[in-house]
Amino acid sequence: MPKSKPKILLIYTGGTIGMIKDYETGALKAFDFKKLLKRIPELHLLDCEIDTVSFEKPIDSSNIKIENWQNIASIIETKYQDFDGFVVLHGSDTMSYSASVLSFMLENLAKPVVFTGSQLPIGDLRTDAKENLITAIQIASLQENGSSVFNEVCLYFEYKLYRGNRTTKISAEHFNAFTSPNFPELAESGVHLKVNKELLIQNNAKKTLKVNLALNDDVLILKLFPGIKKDVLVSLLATPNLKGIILETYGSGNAPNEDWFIFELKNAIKKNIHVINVTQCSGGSVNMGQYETSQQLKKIGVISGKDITSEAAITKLMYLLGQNVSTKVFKTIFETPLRGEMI
Ligand code: ASN
Repeated sequence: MPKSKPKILLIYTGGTIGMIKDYETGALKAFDFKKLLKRIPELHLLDCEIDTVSFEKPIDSSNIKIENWQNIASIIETKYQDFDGFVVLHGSDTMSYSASVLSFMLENLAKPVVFTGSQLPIGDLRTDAKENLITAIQIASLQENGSSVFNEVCLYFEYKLYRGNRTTKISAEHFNAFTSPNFPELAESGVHLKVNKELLIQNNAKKTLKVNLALNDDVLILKLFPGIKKDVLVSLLATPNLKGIILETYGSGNAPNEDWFIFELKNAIKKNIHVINVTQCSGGSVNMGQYETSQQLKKIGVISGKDITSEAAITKLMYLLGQNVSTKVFKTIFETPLRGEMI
């Protein structure tokens, strides 16, 4: 019997890849993807069957919110048995947040979910969209001995495949728009697709996919800066319903060790607001206790984000809050890698 072709579901959420110019304003706006697909005859040449589903109203990814993430996760859940892989077409602006949160929402994933998009619309002469889309589909179709090679949420952009929850957008200009500062690429596309097999999450096919839809966005990110005032910290920590805060600190997790600063954070932790320490450096890890300026943070129970990105940290926080993880174990669970997002 001839081997059947892998089946791939393209999920179109919006983003530049499918945008066209509004001739009145000159601004790019989302467009119906079905019409655009007709402009990519190359898709018929791929050795897989492709089906598509689109957000009813495609969005610029700057508008993404919890409901949209739940929508993507639900589509994958409903179609999970019918497809071998999923490609999510998404705006690049918040793609790292979405890839991160989906990695947490999709527990025991045993098929590839590849996020991709582009810097220029697919209809543009110099577009980067075609290569990104075509290779992302090929990656999602890749199989070995009857099972998928990639079994996690990935992000493909400009010849590189990354673990999604390790990425960050670094350029609004270059086609090479993403990087993975603390984890190597899963694969690189050149004349051949070079896969770094030793880095991949092993196939979880024996476990059943569990889709965790509940997320809680009563959270915030505070990037420290020299001269930050007490009033600023106090008013942020008094945000109604606040459940958690990502503190972007200096270097290896350092912050002012003035009394007021530590006092306010200690008070917040007492009120069950989780405080997570993430470095604002583009690479490296938090190591509380290495300097005097992080010793107090460790003492008062600040959680270490280790080498996690801010994108993965804020979405992991939303996910764990959504799971109602008890205060007692919250720190331990946050500091444990759940989907390869930290060391
Ligand atoms: N603003 C666009 C978006 O994120 C940017 C892009 O896709 N390149 O939806």
